Amino acid sequence: MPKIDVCLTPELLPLFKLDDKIVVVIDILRATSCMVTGFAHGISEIKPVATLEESATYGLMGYITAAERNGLKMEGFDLDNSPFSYMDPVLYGKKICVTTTNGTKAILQSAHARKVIIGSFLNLKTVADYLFIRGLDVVLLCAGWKGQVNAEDTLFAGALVSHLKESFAIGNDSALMARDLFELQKGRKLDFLRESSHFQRLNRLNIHKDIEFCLQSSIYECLPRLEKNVILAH
Ligand code: 3SL
Repeated sequence: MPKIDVCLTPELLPLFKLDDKIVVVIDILRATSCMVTGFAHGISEIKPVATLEESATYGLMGYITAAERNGLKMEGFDLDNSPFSYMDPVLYGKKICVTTTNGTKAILQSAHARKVIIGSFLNLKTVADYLFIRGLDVVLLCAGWKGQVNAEDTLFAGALVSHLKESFAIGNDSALMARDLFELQKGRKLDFLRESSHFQRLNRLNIHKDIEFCLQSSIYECLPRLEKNVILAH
């Protein structure tokens, strides 16, 4: 039976061997939710980069640029980090270069894995079905916040572990804890997250509707994946 591990923060990633595993990168609020939304609305490619400077360079090469730090859009870039911005019809068929505080870093850190998939509640069923069909060992990488564990990414990791519990062995205690957290809180995700650090951070910035949007389950069927450092979904 394949096994499923949860890595609660990228700080712990050096403890995992990734070259023979599928990694699902998770940044529920909001990077991976934005990416899934963007592909569901027809964007063609996402180039994840670590720095604002790199993103600006891609802008000069014709990419739409999205840049977020500490929840805020960075001046001089085209897009913020809201899933609603990724629905804009003007983005249809376009390539976007994205840099965010945690999500894009986590993607870049796992690029040496056998396969890297972008996960969110929005494409939960598609990700779970893909992992089931592939039947390989999996690491669920939570992007967290600046090295700290966060509740929303752990909750989604738990949702995947829970969905796959008949066909995957639990690989580590983080997977066990995430699964039980999800099973306990799945009927009240929003209420559970109300006290969490990033919920409160986004609330202070008056970003409310993104949170509710990102907690919807399986509204999109796309499966973004990293191919040679670029994210594609077709
Ligand atoms: O850290 C990230 O990658 C972002 O998703 C954070 S925020 O939701 O835009 O604040």
